[in-house]
Amino acid sequence: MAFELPSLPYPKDALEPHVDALTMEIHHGKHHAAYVANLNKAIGGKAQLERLTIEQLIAQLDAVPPDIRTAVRNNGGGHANHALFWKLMAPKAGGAPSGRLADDLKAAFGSFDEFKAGFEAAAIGRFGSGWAWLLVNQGKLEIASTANQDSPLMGRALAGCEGKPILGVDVWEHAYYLKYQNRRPDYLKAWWNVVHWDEVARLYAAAQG
Ligand code: MN3
Repeated sequence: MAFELPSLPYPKDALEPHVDALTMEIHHGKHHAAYVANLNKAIGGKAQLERLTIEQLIAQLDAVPPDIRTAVRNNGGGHANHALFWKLMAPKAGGAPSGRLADDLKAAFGSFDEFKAGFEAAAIGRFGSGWAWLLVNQGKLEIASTANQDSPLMGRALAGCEGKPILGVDVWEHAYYLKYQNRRPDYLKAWWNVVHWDEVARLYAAAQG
């Protein structure tokens, strides 16, 4: 078995009241688990795919056999996106970044508040299911969104954007419907309270190479 469901880095109720425990339980234990199971089913027995990291696998979908490419795109993207997403949140987090990330967000978007507004607009504007991202593309910070489980790591031809994601928010209804129903903007406002900026800053530094 190539890929495994990572444990949540905190208890399922740790992000209350912003992200509720039942949503976390189903999101991680059912949705993410299903992506991992279906990915393993798709690539089962293909040793050259099973030995890749999930990031390597979804970055070279054109090397995946056509008959399983859509399954790997959807479920591999789902695994990569969620494995990242859990680490981007933490209890007693939120607030604002500091240091170089704070400086560069201000330089790229005008202010931290303008960055947040742009990120929320990308998340709200994604029709149907998908993700909003803060990514690093050739050293520059960009806001983008992707449909379904596409990742910026898949490249522009598939995902409509490209780069290394350092912050992302899941805007599938399964991420918020139990607590927020149709109110995606309310979920996003609350979600800022659990963003783990230390991890975002670490990913930013790593993406700079
Ligand atoms: Mn999800």
